[in-house]
Amino acid sequence: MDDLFERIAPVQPSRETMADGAVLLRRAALPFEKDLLAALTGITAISPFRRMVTPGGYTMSVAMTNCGAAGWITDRTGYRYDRIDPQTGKPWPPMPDCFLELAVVAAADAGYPQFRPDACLVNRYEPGARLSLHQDKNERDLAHPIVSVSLGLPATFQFGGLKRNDPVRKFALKHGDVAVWGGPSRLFFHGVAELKDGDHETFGRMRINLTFRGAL
Ligand code: MD3
Ligand code: FE
Repeated sequence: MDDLFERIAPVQPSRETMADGAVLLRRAALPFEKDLLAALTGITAISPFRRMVTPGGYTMSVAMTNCGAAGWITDRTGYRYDRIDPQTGKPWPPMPDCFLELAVVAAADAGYPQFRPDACLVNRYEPGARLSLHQDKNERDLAHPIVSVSLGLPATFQFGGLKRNDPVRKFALKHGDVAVWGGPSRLFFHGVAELKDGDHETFGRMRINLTFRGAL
């Protein structure tokens, strides 16, 4: 029934506070959906999705690539940002204008008008893929927020606190949702539960997440 109404009156974006410094802008990426998909196809033609290995020797279930001046990578020697894609030996593809525009507008909307990302990590979840609870702390300046864009199949996002054992709250992240994490929430533990199977009308059987960072 919801679908029927959406054809008549497109759904409006909305805003929720997830924690101090963390804002969820539901549906904010919907106007960019087709541009984002086309840009993503261009990125993966240069730097394909690959499943990287953690320092502990596990192959991640989430496949990743990057665009922008720097990309996040992991291998047996650790986690880091690098200007070169280790699989191609070349720089990561440039950040598409529609990616940059969405990230800058969302950050400004959430109270971070200075944010200019130099790295975008692209995560691809297929059914069964998950991301265990972790902190993002490989970025040089933790004063920059992180902007995250969810596309395709919905996922359950787990959002804890500063300590690994802090209680976790769950949020459903859906196609078009944009979240901005800064200030006190920037170092909160977070993860993504195992992706359930489904078929999204534009992205098919997958979830794509873009995370925009000030890494360098
Ligand atoms: C909360 N990605 O790539 S994005 C990651 O959906 C990552 O693929 C998840 O966590 C995904 O590192 C979640 C949301 C996110 C990103 C960074 C955060 C939430 C965050 C940093 C601090 C607190
Ligand atoms: Fe993370």
